Amino acid sequence: MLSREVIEKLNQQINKEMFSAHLYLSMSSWCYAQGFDGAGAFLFAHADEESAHAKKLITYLNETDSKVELEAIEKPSGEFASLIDVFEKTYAHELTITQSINELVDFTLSCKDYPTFNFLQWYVSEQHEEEALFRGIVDKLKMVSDSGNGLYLADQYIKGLIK
Ligand code: OFO
Repeated sequence: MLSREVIEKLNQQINKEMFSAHLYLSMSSWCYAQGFDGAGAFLFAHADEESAHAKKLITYLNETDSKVELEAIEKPSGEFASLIDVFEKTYAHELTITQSINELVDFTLSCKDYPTFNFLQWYVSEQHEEEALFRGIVDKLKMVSDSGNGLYLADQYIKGLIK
């Protein structure tokens, strides 16, 4: 049986993961509109991963007979200055998600909720991967010039990252 506070925090995390999905769909559409079809496809696919992160939390709450309370999802930004701006923002966003997961982990440990602490370890590893993924893209984008040629190659590179 989970505590009221843990249930509340897990529900808040569901909303954050759903916001991530929303944000990446919005970024994906911006990329397609600018002709960056590779980045558009990558972010579109990544939005599915974010929904899966939310669903995993929902399943955990269902399995523990805890109440799932879905909230409205905040409207994501739809305007970006450039392709690198998009990915700098994805990376910054992932850092906030990591922070949120770390706070959850701390909290479950402090209240000796070991099953939830253990469950959250999956998210700890996942955030490590997400940060590396997005930081890697930002690093590559910094290497190419703003020319059509450089951006085309970068877009192709990002497309190649789709799992
Ligand atoms: Fe769910 O990892 Fe990104 O946000």
